[in-house]
Amino acid sequence: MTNPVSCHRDGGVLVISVDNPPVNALSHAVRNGVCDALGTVGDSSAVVLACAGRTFFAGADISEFGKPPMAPSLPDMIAALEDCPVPVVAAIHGTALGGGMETALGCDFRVFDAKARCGFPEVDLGIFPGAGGTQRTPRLTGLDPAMEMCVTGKPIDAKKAAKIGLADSIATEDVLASAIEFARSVSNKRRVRDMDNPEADEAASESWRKFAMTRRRGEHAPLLAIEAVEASITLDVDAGLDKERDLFIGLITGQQSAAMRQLFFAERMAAKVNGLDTTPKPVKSVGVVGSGTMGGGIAMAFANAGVPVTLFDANAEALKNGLARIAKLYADSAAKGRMSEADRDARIARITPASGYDGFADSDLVIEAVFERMGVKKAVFAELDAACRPDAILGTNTSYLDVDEIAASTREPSRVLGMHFFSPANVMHLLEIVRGAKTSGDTLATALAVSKAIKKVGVVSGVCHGFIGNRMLKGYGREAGLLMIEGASPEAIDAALYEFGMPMGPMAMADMAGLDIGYDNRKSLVAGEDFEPLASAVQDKLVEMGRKGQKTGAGIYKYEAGSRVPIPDPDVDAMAEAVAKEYGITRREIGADEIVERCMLALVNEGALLLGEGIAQRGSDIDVVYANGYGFPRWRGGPMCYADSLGLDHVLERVRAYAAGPHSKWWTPAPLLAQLASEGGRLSGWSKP
Ligand code: T1G
Repeated sequence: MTNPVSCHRDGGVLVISVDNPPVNALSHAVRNGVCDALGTVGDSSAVVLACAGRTFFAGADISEFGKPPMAPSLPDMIAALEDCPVPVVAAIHGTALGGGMETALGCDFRVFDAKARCGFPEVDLGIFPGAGGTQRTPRLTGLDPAMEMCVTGKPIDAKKAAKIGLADSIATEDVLASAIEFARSVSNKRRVRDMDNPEADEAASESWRKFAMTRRRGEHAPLLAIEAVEASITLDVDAGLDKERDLFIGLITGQQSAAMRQLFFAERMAAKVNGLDTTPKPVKSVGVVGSGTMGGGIAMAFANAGVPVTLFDANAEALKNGLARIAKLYADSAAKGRMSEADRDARIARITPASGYDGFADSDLVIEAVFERMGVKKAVFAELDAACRPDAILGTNTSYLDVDEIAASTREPSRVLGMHFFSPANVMHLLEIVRGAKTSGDTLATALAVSKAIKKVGVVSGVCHGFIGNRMLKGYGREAGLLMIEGASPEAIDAALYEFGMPMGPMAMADMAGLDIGYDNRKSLVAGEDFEPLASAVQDKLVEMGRKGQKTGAGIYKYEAGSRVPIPDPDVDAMAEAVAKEYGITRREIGADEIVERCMLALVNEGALLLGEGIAQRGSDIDVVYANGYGFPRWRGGPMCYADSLGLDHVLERVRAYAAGPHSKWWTPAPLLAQLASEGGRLSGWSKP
């Protein structure tokens, strides 16, 4: 293995360069190389630490976690930088993240490229900065900015880094040359570790604790990060580093971090399709059919990524309203300071209305987002087939209909696939890419590349009703509906799943999505075969009464005008009681454990079923779908990872117990679940041979 670290002298300055593609992770070889290079300072007046390639260090090497530690450790390497007899200057470009930023804090000075960003994304891996970030950062920035960086995990830009004291200089051109020049201008070391303890800041501690308990609910790392940063107020730096290390070790060896690290690699793996080695086609212009909530959100997702979009709706009034809604959403974002006015106007200008399908004559990709009716979809695809270039790709945003049937309404099904966005499409990260029986390799490769370009996590699914996400959700929703009939109140069901870590329970979610969506969906299915009619008996009655959820002010819950806060409605409990009576069901007390178990195991068993069928390529893809599309708590890693944490033999035993119960027909254990349980395997680690 070549040494990723090299050094050269530039007029008395020792320049240490690290080249460990793709992101200069601080692997053992890098740490070793930097320590060795520091041993060659000799009579240099200063040292510059820089990285080659697209970024400064993007953190510790995550692939080394869980393996036996190898010296020098990262804290060792940082101590070596601090012990270097001459000033050390970090030349930062791209992203200085996690251990990368901690390394920069081990240097005496930091020169940032104007476009560089830095941050502590460790909380997204269930840990926090464990190589001094919680002790050195607050000594430079004060408590509040340090806590913000450690608790949110969000990177900051160079301007902000300078404002809070992390950047000593910003280079508008060649950051390395600027860092060398800076190094020549300094003669004394200025170690961050020698700086004063930060002042206490009760308000900051309180507000970030509140943030951690709400926006990162259920996660251990953000709260412990606050505790570690607070230690810097009173403890001397070495005692603070010891405290940080203890808390860090507790987290990195914990289940939450293991689950979140698995998700990190799963999200990168999801973009890889076995056996697919074709080159994506360039997509420089996109068309969207349908200017409703989904169509508008999809258009914004592309405009946000700098891609010009043509938007068409057969209903001119709807198109006008759709464009107005988009403009308002952008104006609101600009008003909240999330983008500049110039950026707002540029994004709006990228979306051009069309008066007919001929508006798509030059589009490289067109995505249909019209009403969820097969007949309507087919008519649109026939129009697109005629209007678009033969090499243009045609995507459907259907969330459950048969993509092959839609593709068959065109002359060239190989260029058709599903591109299932999640609402709001300009915000949600997930893109379910549905590969039809005739979808060609380059069509699929292009959709995956487009997904990365618009900053979505693309996951490939085969064709079945509801694809990966919605198919599994059916079992989850079924059990929630049955539990309501059997005696659990909607608010008890929602509270149990909320406690489990879901952003909201299934009842409130159904009201938010609209009960009529499920009602219409069930119309295209066979009761008793595709779904359990008892489970949706109350919802069906509510829809027929015009109670479709939030949008009608009442559904399973009631809502005050303009409010989204669900208000329990005793009439709905009475309806559930009446249905139970009608079906001869004796209602009973049901605890939160049973609610969680039935909803989650229904999800898991259906996941194992579609995995065995090859609808999903890997168990980890299912976890990526649920973490990015359905708000499944990342600290549980996703439904497959959660099942593994319970032990598949236990999961199988519980599924078999339900298979012996009143709703046995829905609980046939998935063959893959039984197989892996007997082999001691893991669902999240399984992939199609
Ligand atoms: N370690 C190992 N591999 C990494 C890595 C890392 N830190 N970061 C990225 N990769 C791999 C990734 O798996 C992929 O591999 C390839 O690099 C390109 O990544 C003590 C303990 C830097 C913003 O959390 O956020 O420091 O799939 O597809 O979209 O306090 O990667 O090609 O085989 O994501 O351009 C803290 C993690 C670590 C940053 C680039 N650092 N990385 O995004 O490329 S914990 C992080 C990222 C730590 C200390 C603690 C992103 C990126 P493959 P990519 P990208």
